[in-house]
Amino acid sequence: MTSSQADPSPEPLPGYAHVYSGKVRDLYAPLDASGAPRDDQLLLVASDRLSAFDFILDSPIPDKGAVLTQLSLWWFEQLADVVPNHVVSTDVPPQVAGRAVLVRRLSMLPVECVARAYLTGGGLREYVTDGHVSGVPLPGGLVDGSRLPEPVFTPSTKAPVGEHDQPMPYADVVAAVGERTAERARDLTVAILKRGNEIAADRGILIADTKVEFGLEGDSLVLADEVLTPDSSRFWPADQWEPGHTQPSFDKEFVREWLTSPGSGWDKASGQAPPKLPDDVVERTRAKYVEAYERLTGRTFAP
Ligand code: PZK
Repeated sequence: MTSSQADPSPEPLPGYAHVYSGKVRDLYAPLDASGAPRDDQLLLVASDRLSAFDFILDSPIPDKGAVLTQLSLWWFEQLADVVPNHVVSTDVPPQVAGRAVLVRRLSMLPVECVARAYLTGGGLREYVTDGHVSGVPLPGGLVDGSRLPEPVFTPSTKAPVGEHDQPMPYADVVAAVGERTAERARDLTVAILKRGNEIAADRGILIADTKVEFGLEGDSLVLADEVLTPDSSRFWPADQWEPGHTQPSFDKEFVREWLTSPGSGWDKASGQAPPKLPDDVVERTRAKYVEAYERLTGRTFAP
């Protein structure tokens, strides 16, 4: 869908130059002593913005950026024996404290690395059409929400902001990055999702699928961006898992339910921007992000 919304205007950050903005996060380059942008580091800033039905909503979710940043940092630690990561420091300007990370600037792979442990969304559509997902044959009889025998690597292209990623055949990944790097990115993506689900399983959350980004440092792959957050992954409440229909989203359930209810007065087919969320929907959604963080990490979220 082409966005009809204005680009988010990133906040000015003294000592940093704005580089790029995604839907809900912003990238800055630290300025050196002479005022020039450094070429070896970036500041990754998570906002409180929320997307639903391909719109960035007008209602921010308080602390969402901090919760997701702290969750990513915790996962990087849990995954340290699986893959090195890009984190340099969490010593960041006070305006973005808790929701920004200083990272090493890497040469990013031009691929969204996706792995799926459960079948839904685009993977389900591909399976229904031809019995395969990203070239991997699957058993018959799987339905929306089925657990796959093994996680499958389903890479996609990086689409510009406002467009959807497209499935990318594995052969195209090999052509883009070489066979050695493609194999390593595939194996790491699957290992990250497996480790994520081993940890999340005991804590009432299923991670249906996830998208990670890797960069190269020399010829070693480094995990970049965010990892195993509700923005990069589908989190499902384990106690409600029931294959055969669309699973409720752990974090966006209340938002979707309200936006599609008569009470919102909004029609998602209208192309109109969604209305502001009621305060109780904002508060209950914030509580779900905090709940995901606290359940997974066993820590208390302190804003
Ligand atoms: C990088 N993105 C996606 C994330 C945005 C866009 N360590 C790195 N080195 C070089 N480039 C990137 C990273 C990271 N992470 C990540 N694009 C480039 C992205 C957040 C906000 F606007």
